[in-house]
Amino acid sequence: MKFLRKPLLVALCVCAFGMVTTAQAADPAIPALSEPYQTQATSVYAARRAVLMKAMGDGVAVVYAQGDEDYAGYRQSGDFFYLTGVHEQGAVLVLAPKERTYKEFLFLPSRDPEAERWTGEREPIAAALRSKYGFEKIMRTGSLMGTLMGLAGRSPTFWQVTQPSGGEGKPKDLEVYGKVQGKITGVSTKSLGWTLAQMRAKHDADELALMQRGIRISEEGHLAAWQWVRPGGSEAAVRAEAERVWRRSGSRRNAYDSIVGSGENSTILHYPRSERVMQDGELVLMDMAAEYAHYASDITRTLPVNGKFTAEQRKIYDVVLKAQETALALVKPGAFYEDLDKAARKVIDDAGYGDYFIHGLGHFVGLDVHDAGAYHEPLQVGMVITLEPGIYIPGKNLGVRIEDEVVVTETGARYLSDGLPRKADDVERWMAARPPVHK
Ligand SMILES: [Mn+2]
Repeated sequence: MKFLRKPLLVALCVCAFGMVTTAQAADPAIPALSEPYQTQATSVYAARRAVLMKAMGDGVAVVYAQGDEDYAGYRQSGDFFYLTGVHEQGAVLVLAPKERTYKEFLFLPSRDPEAERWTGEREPIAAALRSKYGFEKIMRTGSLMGTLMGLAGRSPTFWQVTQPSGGEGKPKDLEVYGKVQGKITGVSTKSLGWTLAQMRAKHDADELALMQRGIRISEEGHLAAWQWVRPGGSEAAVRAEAERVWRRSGSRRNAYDSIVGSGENSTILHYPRSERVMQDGELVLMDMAAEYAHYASDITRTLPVNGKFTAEQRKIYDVVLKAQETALALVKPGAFYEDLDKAARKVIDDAGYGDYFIHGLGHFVGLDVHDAGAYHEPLQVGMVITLEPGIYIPGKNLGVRIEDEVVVTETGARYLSDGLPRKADDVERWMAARPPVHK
């Protein structure tokens, strides 16, 4: 049975992806997941915690679950998920590498039988939960302070491991460190710098397989949605079709709010509404992608609504594509992100459109769409970034963005999102060859 199964799976994959893409070899097989949006094996997260604890050496680190509720439920924050694989709200991770018995603790909020009548039962702390999460020590958040005082007393350094957000509020880890420091003296605070961000930015083969799958699902949605691009069609239909395909294919949520902007809306970088009717002769910019197994994708294509670029649209499209390809050629281990940005910008400047490329060239992608990563450090093998140059000219109602994900390889880089037409000719060919439009 075991031997029969594998070739069958591979055959299915090739078949499913064959419809989307033509050129590339079969994608890597994804690691076993208990549900499409579930987590990898607990050992994966334990190994990451071990690496982080080694970097700490001593002391104590606290990482809070800081996710948000959205239409698909609770989405765990990236750092916490990366280190635990745990989706629970209100959870706290504590690492203490110098401890003799337990070096890692998972704190979960107390159970609330009345709330659970509404939102579902939560599991008691017992062997089953410890094994499900891969933690020997799970406690309730009510005992967090007491535990931290004990740990800090024995190894008196608090590590800031999470990159703080740019917001006004005090980070939660520093807040609890301050509370403990208010009770016992001699405990210092240190930064682990970009260690965790760098760990997150560098993806192993299993992560890349999950991200590749998310990209394939995203591409499938793009192509289905493009069937609805035509004069008189609505932006809303394009968006709805992409999102329908993603849900059906195992994506729990969109990686970010889908952007479908035609005509003047193509020049609005984060146009949120998708409410316009597309007109003959316009462009439509579609920046939309799915999340899969907590990994984000990020892809943008710009199409001529009637299937043919005008001469001016094509000229600008080609400049944007050249900017992307110029940047791609420079991506390799050791390259600096800002040099890629500079090179792409020069292409657009030289073509006379410098004032219309008003955002950065791209960003890291991973568990979050704008993922953790150190932009000031050289790129490394396994990092995934977007290359998304654009030109937006409001006076002409003309915006073009081409966004692809690329992975840094030993020898350079390659497109992960290689399943969609990208060159102007290929886009036009695809649109001419597509089946008759839906009514
Ligand atoms: Mn992007």
